[in-house]
Amino acid sequence: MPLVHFFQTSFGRTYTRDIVLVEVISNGLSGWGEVTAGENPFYNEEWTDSAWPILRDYVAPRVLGHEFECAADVGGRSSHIRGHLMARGGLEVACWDLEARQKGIPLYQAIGGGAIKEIACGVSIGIQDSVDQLLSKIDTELNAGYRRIKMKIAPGWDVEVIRAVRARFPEVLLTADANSAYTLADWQTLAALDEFNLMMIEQPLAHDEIIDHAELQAKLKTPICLDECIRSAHQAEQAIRMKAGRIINIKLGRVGGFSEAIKVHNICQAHGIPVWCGGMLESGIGRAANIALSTLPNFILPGDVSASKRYWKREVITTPVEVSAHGTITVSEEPGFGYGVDRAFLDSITLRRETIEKP
Ligand code: OSB
Ligand code: MG
Repeated sequence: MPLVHFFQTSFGRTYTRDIVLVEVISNGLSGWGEVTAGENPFYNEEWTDSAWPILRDYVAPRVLGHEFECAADVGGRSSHIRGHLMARGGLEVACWDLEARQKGIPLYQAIGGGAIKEIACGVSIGIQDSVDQLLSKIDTELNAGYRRIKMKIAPGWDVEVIRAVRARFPEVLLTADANSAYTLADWQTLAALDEFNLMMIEQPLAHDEIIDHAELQAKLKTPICLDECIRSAHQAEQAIRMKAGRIINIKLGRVGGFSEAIKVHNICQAHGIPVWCGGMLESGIGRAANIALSTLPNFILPGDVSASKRYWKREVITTPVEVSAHGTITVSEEPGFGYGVDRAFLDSITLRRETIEKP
């Protein structure tokens, strides 16, 4: 699926998404999940083509034909696999959607959500070719009603760019996401951002680093938000204990699906750490799962889940995800993830399909 605009982070530029979707079928009902891995192993170690054999050769054979009490038990069948949380999460999320459809309830109810029904939306804006282009993009998104602007940063696209953004938009809720582009040796550059009143700096240091983030947080006024380095509730708990950040971004795929995402949410809530829902440039199927997740009560801060039309000319779901003029998404009350799948369109853009039957 070609993106409406390219998306650039500190680790590279994406023009087109290759997405693995998982459909699980049981007794004539389907559940859907999206594998949120990128096209290259640059955000984390997974990518589109690593997800495929993991699902086919390891996860699906352990799940197919097995009797489950509930979707919450599905993740445990692949917990012997090291890593590959996004691949495993795609199937786990599909099983939650299936369970919701079997019960005839919306996905958000199946996961115990619903405390929040109007999701506050922010946008994530990539690195642009010029500062003017960035300012004009921010202007467009604020006019569309979005409540928080996140800009991507990297060495050479940081202090002076944020200075220009702040000068033009003094009041806006602003955050910066480095996607692990800095090291502790760069702490003075990151401390120079304190004067811009950012809500947070997201994952400034290495993708697998917690201790250095704790050291950095002690030197900064700006709260650190952890993304890449939180892959489990246990790591969330360790990071909180170490004071490695004051905010956590939860991504379904990064933690392996709903069961673990809910645990991360609960640990953060118990420690007074607010969370928000991150995005991975998802199609409507992954986007809808993110919306369901965002209805849990500790999703206090505006997330990165935004309107379909910011990403796609045409969606794989029958009605695109829309955002109101005051920057919110209203959660669907339909069974399952709450949107129809446009199977004809999906078929027309499918590059590869594999059906795996119960042994
Ligand atoms: O770090 O949040 C991130 C996209 C791809 C990989 C990592 C990230 C992102 C985003 C985009 O920031 C969020 C979105 O609009 O889906
Ligand atoms: Mg991030």
